[in-house]
Amino acid sequence: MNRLFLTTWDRSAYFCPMEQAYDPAQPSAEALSFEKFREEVLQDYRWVVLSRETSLLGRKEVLTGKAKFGIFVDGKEVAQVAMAKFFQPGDFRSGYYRDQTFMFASGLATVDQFFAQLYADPSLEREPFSAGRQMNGHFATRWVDDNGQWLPLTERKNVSSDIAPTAGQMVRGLGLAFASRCFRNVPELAAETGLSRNGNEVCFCTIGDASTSEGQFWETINAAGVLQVPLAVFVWDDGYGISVPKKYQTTKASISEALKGFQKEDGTNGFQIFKVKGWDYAALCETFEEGIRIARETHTPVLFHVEEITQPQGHSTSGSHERYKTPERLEWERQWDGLVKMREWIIANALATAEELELLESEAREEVRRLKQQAWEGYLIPIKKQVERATDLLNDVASKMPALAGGLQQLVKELTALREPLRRDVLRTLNQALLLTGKDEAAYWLRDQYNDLRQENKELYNTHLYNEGPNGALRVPEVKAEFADDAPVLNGFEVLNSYFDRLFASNPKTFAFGEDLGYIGDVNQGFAGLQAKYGEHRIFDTGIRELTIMGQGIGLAMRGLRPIAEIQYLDYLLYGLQPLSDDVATLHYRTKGQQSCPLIVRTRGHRLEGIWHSGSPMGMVLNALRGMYVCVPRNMTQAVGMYNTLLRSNDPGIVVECLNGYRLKEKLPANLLDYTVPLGVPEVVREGADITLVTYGSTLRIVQDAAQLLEKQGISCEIIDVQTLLPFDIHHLILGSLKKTNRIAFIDEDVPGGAAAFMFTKVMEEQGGYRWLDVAPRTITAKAHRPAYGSDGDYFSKPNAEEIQEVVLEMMAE
Ligand SMILES: Cc1ncc(C[n+]2csc(CCOP(=O)(O)OP(=O)(O)O)c2C)c(N)n1
Ligand SMILES: [Mg+2]
Repeated sequence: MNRLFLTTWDRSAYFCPMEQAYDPAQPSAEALSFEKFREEVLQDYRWVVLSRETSLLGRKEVLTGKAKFGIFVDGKEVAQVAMAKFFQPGDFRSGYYRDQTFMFASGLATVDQFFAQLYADPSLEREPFSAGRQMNGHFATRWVDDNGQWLPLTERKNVSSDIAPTAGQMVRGLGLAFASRCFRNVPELAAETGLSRNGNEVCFCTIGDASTSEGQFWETINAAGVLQVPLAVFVWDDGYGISVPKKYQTTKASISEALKGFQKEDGTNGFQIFKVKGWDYAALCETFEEGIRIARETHTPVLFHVEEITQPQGHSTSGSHERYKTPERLEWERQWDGLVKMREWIIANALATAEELELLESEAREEVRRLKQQAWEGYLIPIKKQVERATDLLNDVASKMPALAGGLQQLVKELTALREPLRRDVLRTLNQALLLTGKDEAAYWLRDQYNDLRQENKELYNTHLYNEGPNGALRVPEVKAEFADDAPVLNGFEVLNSYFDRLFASNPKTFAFGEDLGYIGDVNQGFAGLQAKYGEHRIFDTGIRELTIMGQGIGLAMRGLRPIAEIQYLDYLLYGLQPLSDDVATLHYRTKGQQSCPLIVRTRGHRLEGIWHSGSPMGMVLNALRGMYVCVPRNMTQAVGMYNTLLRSNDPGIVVECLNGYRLKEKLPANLLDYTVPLGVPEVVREGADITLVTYGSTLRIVQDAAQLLEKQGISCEIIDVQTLLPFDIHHLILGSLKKTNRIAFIDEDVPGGAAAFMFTKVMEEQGGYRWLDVAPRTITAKAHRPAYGSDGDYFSKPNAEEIQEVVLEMMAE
C-alpha cells in the first residue's frame, strides 16, 4: 500500500522522456518536467474516466434495447492506459474484446466509433473496425489499401482484427511477433522498411485470466519461449471467466505461479514474467516499460500477470455478476476499483485536487454523452431516410391505386410507428407492398427502391469474403505450363523440389516451415537440400504444434510476407483448423477488406495407410474454410501451378498434395515459376461420350483405372478433374460435359455426404444439371468409417476401380 504514496519522481522518468534530463540542481527544469508529468497523468486519468463512462452508457444502451449485446473494459482501464504508453508506431496488437481503453489511449478508436460498433452501424466510415460485422469491442486498424497493397505498417500502430473465440488471438500474436524475428534475421528483407525496421516491432497480446486455460495459450507460450520472439502477453486477471472463478481454471489459481518453469534464466530461453496489480498505475507503467524494452531489444517474450482487476459491471450485458460473486467479493471490487485507486493516488501525490478531478470527470461524462448521441444519429439517420423514401413511395402508389390504399396505408403506419427501424423493416415493408401491387406500372419506383436496397444491403453485409480488388486470386491470369521436347521426367517430389528451389531464390519474402520440413526437407523431400541453400531462417523445422504453425503463418502473411506453412498430414489439419476457420477464413470479411492474410497451407493427404495417414476429410475443410481457397491437385505439376496462382494474390489457400503421388513420374515444366493454374477451372483429363465422372486428387487415378475397365466393355467415360473445390467450376464446364453424356457420378474418398455431395449440389443446383440427366446422378465415396490399415484396408475402405465400374454399369443399364 505504501508504494502508492511514494514520491513519483523516481518513476517519472518512465512517463516523460524529458525527465531523463532532469537535474535537481536546476529547479526550472524540474518545474517544467513536473508540469509535463502532471499533464500526462491527468491525460491518462481522463482516458480512464472517458472509458468508464463509455462502459456505463454502453450497458444502458443495451438494456434499453438500442443495441443487442455489450461487453466493456470497466475495471481494466488503468492497466490499459499504462499499456498504451509503450505501444509505438510499428507495433502490433493481437487482443480480445476487453481493450477499449487501450484503443482510446492509443488514438486508434474514438468514443463515437465505439458506439457505432455497439449499434452495429454497417458504415466503414463510422465503424472503422468491422463495418458493423463484429460485436462491440472487436477492434482492427487498416493494413492494406483497396488495391491490396500493404500500407507502411512501421509508421502505424497496428491492431489485428479481434475474434471472439477465447485465446484465438494467441496464435496470431505469436506469428505477428515471429515476423519481427524473420525481418531481423533475413538481410534480404532490410529494404522493406514499410514492413519492419530491423524487427523492432513488439506484438502486444492481451488475454483474460480464464482464457489461459485454453490449449492455444499453452501452445503459444511454449512456442514463444522456444522461438524467442518479441511477444508481450498481458493477462488481465479479474478472477473470473464469466461465472467460473480461477480456482477452477488455473493450477494454483495463478497463471504466473503455474508458468514458473517458463521463466528465462541466464543462458536459457523462456519468458520474462512480471506480476503487477491492476489498480497500481505507477507500478503498471514501470513494469510495462521495462518488459516492453526487453521484448523489443532482445526478442525475449514477456508475460505480465496483471492481478487484482475488478469488473464493476460484471462480464457483459448478458448477465449480472451478483448471481455468482459473494457480497465480500463485490465489496472488495468496489474498494479496489482501479479508477478509485488512481484518483486517490493523484490526490495523494498532489497532482490535482479533488475539485480539479471533478471538473475533468464531468467534462468527460458530457463528452461521452455527446459522442454517443452523435453515433446514434449517424447510425439511425440513413435508415430513417430509407423509411421516409419508402413511405413517400407507398403513399404515391396508394394515390394511384385507390383499391389498395387501405392496405398500403396500413403498411406506412406500421413502418413509421417503429422508433428504431432496421434496414430489414424497410425491405419487408416494400416486399409486402409489392405483393399487393403485383407487377402494376404504378409500383415501378417502389420496385426500383426495393431492388436498390437489396443491392445496397448485399454490399453492406455480403462482400469481401475474398479479395475483390486486383489482388484477388481469381484475377490471376492463366499461364500454361510449357515443356521442352527433352523435358526431364522426374519423381513428383523432385518437380516440387525444383520449384521450391527457384521460388526461394527469386522471392526473399517466401518462408516455409513445419514439422520435419527444415533439416530433412519435409517427409517427402519437397524441400530436400533447400535449408542448406536458403538458410534456417527461411526454411525451418517447428515443434509438433499445428495450431501455432498456423499462427506463425498467419502472422507472417498479415505482415506482408509469403509463408508456406506445412501441416504434415491432412489428418492433422484438425489440430490447426481452429485458427484457419475462425481467423484466416473470416479476416478479410470481418474487416471489410482492411486486412488480408495470404497464407498458403501446404499439406498432403488422401490415400496412404491407415486411419490417420490416409484421410480425406474434404467436406470438413470445405465447410470450415469458406474464405480460403481449397486446391486439390492431381499431381505435383498442377500443385506448382496452384502455388504460383496463390502467391500472386492476397487470398489464403490450402493445397492438398496427393500423398501417393510423390514418386509418380512427371515431366518437368520449363516455366516453373511462371505458369499458373486458374482456380475454379476444371480440366477434362479424358474425353468420353457415355458418362461424366467428376473427381480430384488421388481418386482420379482410381477413376482412370475404372475408365479403362469400362472401355473394354464398350463404355466411354469422360473424366473431369475439378482441380479446386473452392472455388468450384466457376465457368460450369461440368454442365457442358453433362449435356453431352446425360449421366454423371461424383467420386472421391471423403465420407458419404462429404465433398462428393458438395460437388453434386453445385452441379445440380447451381448449374441446373438436373435438367440434362437421363438417369439418377450418383456419388461414390469412401465408407463412413476411417480407412483400415494395409492395402486391403485401403481397397475396402475407399472407392476402388471395380466398385466404380459396377456403379457405372448400373447407371448404363438404367
Ligand atoms: C472458445 C470459446 N469458448 C467460450 C467462449 C464464451 N466466452 C466468452 S468470454 C468467456 C470468459 C472469458 O474469461 P476471461 O478469459 O477471464 O476474460 P474476461 O472476460 O474475464 O476478461 C467465455 C467462456 C468463447 N468466446 N470462446
Ligand atoms: Mg477474467
